[in-house]
Amino acid sequence: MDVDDKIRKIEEEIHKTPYNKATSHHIGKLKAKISKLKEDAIARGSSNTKGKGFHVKKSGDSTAVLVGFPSVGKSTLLNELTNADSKVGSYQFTTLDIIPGIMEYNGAQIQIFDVPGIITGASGGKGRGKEILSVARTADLILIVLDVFNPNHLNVIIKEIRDIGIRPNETPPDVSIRRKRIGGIHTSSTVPLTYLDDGTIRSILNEYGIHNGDVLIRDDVNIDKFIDAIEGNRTYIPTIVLLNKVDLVDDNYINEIKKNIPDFIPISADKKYNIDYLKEEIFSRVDLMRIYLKPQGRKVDLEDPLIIRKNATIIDVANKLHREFAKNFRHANVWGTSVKFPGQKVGPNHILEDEDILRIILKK
Ligand SMILES: Nc1nc2c(ncn2[C@@H]2O[C@H](COP(=O)(O)OP(=O)(O)OP(=O)(O)O)[C@@H](O)[C@H]2O)c(=O)[nH]1
Ligand SMILES: [Mg+2]
Repeated sequence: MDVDDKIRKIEEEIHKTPYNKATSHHIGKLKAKISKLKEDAIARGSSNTKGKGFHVKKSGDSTAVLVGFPSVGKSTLLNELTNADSKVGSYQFTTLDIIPGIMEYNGAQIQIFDVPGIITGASGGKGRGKEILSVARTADLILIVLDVFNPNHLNVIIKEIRDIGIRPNETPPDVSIRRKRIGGIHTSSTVPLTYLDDGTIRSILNEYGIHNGDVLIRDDVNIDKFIDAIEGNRTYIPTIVLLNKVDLVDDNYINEIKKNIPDFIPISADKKYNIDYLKEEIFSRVDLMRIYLKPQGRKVDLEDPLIIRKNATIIDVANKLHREFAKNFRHANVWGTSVKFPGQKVGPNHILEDEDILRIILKK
């Protein structure tokens, strides 16, 4: 029996088991088994892939990747969003390599990768799937591209990206597990737990060979998220779902799709429909912000903002500007939403917000 069969058998058993208080520890154990099998499969796959992984050279302030089945219009979209010229074809698997492009928006340079189409079984290595999905793992944003006639492919793509360890649009579970040598498992939580009880927690941990330790849970996680916390190697990536080629259907058709997929952006890469809105969404989801600098004794430069990650501090900005700036930092003044009054004096650890104006005062 190969790994896929093993996983399928356990999944069937989970499916057959009604979920309730009495069965939850059993389901927890089965889900832990599946997670371990998938991890093993990924580890094995990466050590014996004959081909080299794709060569990905990152540039720009942030990176997004287009993921989808063949022929859904990824390359057409890349060419529309960026300066790139990726080959477009009416046949499947036109794109065979990773094609980067740069989208300029709000003064930011966002790098977007066009990659070959993936198919069912990609995370298990089908059609270079694992290498393609590895590129997605390192991105700051995933753009899932669907063809308007195959919206149901979304489930396949979500499954594939989850199987490689990506958690699209999820926040990391606030769970800490401290192993000990003796004393059994002790669980404490700061919130009421709806999905987990002591028995379930213990049976999952036992599956991982953990029999003693302190577990502290700060958010109401379910079994899957608790397992993610134990595995500890998931990547949490914001994800946008795009429905492409909407030029080929009418509004009624799209409204029907909305019943099954709650959140997507309808676009037409070919007819350039909704592309500006998409650019704005991409910018807002890659978590960048614009900081306008006001050099001492001069006017603020509103034309050319400094682009930096959201939640960056004053000292992060100083470091990005010049090494000496951070070393000689005295204080800063800020105008904008992160401060209570305009020009407020702040220290190095003050967290900035989008479109703040910043003046850094250096030691003489
Ligand atoms: N009608 C319509 N056709 C589109 C649209 N976007 C792309 N196409 C067509 O769909 C076909 C596939 O487009 P590509 O951009 O090559 O698709 P891809 O996803 O990059 O395909 P692979 O590289 O094979 O994975 C081409 O014939 C495009 O002209 C669209 O918005 N509307
Ligand atoms: Mg392509």
